[in-house]
Amino acid sequence: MSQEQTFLAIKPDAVQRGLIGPIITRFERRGYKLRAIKLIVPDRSLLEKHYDEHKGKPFFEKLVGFMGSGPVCAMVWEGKDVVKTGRAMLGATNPLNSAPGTIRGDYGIDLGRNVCHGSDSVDSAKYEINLWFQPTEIQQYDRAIEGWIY
Ligand code: RTP
Ligand code: MG
Repeated sequence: MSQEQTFLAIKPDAVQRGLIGPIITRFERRGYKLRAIKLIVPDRSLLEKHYDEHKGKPFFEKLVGFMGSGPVCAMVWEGKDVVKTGRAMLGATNPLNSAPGTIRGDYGIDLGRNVCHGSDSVDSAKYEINLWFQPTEIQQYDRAIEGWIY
């Protein structure tokens, strides 16, 4: 069983719209463990590193401007295959393809204001967790329910 971690960020649009609770609830109910959480307004330097793969693309400036426009709820979630399942729970980037039942499919219409970010691979999860969190901000704890999830 792979107990991996992913980085999720509830984007400024979803924080403003009161969607922190509903999004966290989906991950809690599925059985994932919350290891870290904070509200942060990311500065340009952080966002340039986070979205390094998109530097130079036509939408880069708009993306960085939006992500820095207000508080983001940054989180680390842990559980079996959480990188892949987390992306599935988010839904597709393009709203035309984000299925109802997914976070983006249920809460978003716009390609830019698309509610939530999730790491797209185990390697990018490691990179993003290290970028957004200090090791001391990540909590290690046991849950009594573990045996009822796995
Ligand atoms: P994210 O990184 O934000 O979780 O989104 P993602 O993996 O689903 O999509 P990605 O390809 O990494 O793109 C990052 C964000 O850039 C915006 N975008 N705009 N053609 C466009 O105008 C375009 N393509 C991407 C989206 O807001 C996407 O979330
Ligand atoms: Mg991405």
